Amino acid sequence: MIVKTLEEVKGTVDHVEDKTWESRRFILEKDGVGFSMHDTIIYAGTESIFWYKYHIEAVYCIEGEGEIEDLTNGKTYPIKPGTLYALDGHEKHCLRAKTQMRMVCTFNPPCTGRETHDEEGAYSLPAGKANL
Ligand code: 9YT
Repeated sequence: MIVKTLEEVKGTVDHVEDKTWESRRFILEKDGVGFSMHDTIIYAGTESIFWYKYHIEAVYCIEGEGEIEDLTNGKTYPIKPGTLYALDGHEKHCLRAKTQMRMVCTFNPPCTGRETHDEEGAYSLPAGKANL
């Protein structure tokens, strides 16, 4: 059984910061459970373009307000506590945080924890997966 607290993850290598967000990764590939789970903060007033070409991500907002634009069709959806979105079509998207947002995110396949978004907003191909 894995039991840990946010306080235990903060400030470790599993607490990763970028320009528009920071993420506290609770469960990663190394844990061997088939998904990763992160507690992510998106900074107020920011816009982030993400494109998880090789992962499915589901995101559940627990604090803050913003919106997500599906860049494949221009549709925009409001985000507030209690909103979930799942990128089941690997949609390239733009996340806009009106206020600071706190999101619980899961990835399949799991993140290793060392990914950074490339110039397209993507995370690298998981090891051992063919680039189809
Ligand atoms: C919501 C989102 O995609 N945020 C980017 C960071 C990501 N959740 C991560 O790497 O933890």
